[in-house]
Amino acid sequence: GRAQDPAASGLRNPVCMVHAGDGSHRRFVAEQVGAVWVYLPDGSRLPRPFLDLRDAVLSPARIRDERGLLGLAFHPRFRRNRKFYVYYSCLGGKKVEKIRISEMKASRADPNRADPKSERVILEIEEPASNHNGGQLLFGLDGYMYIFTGDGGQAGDPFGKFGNAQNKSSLLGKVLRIDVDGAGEGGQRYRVPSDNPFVSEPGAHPAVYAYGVRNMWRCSVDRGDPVTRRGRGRMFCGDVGQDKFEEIDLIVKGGNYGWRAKEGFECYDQELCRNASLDDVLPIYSYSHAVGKSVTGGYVYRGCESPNLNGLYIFGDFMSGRLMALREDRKAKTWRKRDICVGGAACAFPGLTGTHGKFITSFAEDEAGELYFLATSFPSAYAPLGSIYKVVDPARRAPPGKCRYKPVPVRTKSRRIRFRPVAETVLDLLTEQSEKAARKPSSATAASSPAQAPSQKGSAKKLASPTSSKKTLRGPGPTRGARVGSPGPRGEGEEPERAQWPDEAAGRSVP
Ligand SMILES: [Ca+2]
Ligand SMILES: [Ca+2]
Repeated sequence: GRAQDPAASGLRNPVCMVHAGDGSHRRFVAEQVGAVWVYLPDGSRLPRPFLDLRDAVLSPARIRDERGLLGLAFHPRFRRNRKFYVYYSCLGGKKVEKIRISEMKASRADPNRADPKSERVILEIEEPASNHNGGQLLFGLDGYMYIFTGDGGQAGDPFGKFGNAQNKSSLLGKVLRIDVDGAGEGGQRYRVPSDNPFVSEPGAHPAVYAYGVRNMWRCSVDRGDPVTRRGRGRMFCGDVGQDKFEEIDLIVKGGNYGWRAKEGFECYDQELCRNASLDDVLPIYSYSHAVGKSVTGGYVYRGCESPNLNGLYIFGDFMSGRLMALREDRKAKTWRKRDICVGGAACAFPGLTGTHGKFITSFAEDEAGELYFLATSFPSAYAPLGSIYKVVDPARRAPPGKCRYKPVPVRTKSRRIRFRPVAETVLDLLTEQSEKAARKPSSATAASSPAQAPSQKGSAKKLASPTSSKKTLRGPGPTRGARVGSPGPRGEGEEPERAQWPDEAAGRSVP
């Protein structure tokens, strides 16, 4: 397909997309600079941001800078209490860099706007270096908030005697677990759950839930199999590696994820690694820097529209732009990787080519459980080149009508910026191909038979497109062209997973 016009993309380094769990099926997209935008279930976008924290957020424009608005999570009872949480970089007194986790509330008067005066700081942690600031916030099924911090930065976790990550008195390089509905002693704005694993260990910070983390970038909770509920509650993370290996971890209470003793399965600090008391939890999967240099953790697909994807953990690599999937082999107690094939000669549909923004910044799940990823072609906090892609399996779609849902209506006080597709969807392309093939049988290129090609043209839910904020629209309107991701070269002897394509781009101009 043709390249998309960059001006038509529009999201400034989108780092996170979440739903509020309130039945509204709205999607909230956070940009690294500190703004959050509302996308409605019909794909339209609201012209004013839900939240604008740009004055408070430290977000330099330097390429691949890791500071900014990094995480957003809604309270499990958001519908009743209007509370949500943000995780961002900021400058404190004497220009000390910090990460700040704050509670905020949606406005009572306008559910699509945050109350800017509602910020209540829950926790601040000093950051000794500009990189490795973590950034994931999420609520577990236990109702507690999980916070994923980085090791503080530089290289090799150099701080203190053996680094921050292995030091349980430091909040850096950790998974923290707190109860945001309670208060602690001395004005602490959270309560430590009494069953946190290190509450009675002298010297350990009681909020620590797991440690030995380098810089987990994107974690998710598995909704579980829609029928058997198997897998429900499992917490998956991608932990970014140092020089050699990236890894995917399953988070368990009290777990030591190994850093800086280990990187992936291998020793990094020889001395710490040989220490018999290390007792670390190994990754469920690790890949070398020949494949990619910065993992972006994803989600287990539990949606309705693409039944063959159920149970696949879909993730990617920020640097190489590769999309991958893990399938659990429960008998062998292992996870098997498949590259996600989205174009090129080795794919099931060699006629499909195209690309997504190379730098995969995050994965996301909507309220119905459908999967997305966010990517940009230039990873700087101010570059408006980010898009949202929906993961669609063109090989097998749910029966028509099966995946309908009724969003709880939400009042909107402004016009809606209507969705117009930036590009043809993969489903459209397949339909075109099968129609062509039907006319000229010899020209068929798709490996699927026309019968398998989806007939529900345009049935995929579409994301909002870059359009028309009057003042700011710089580019032409939507561009036609396949927006099919390219996974790069596949590993030897591996079969492509037959089915995941991003089907849409979305974004908008910079306000
Ligand atoms: Ca840092
Ligand atoms: Ca590890």
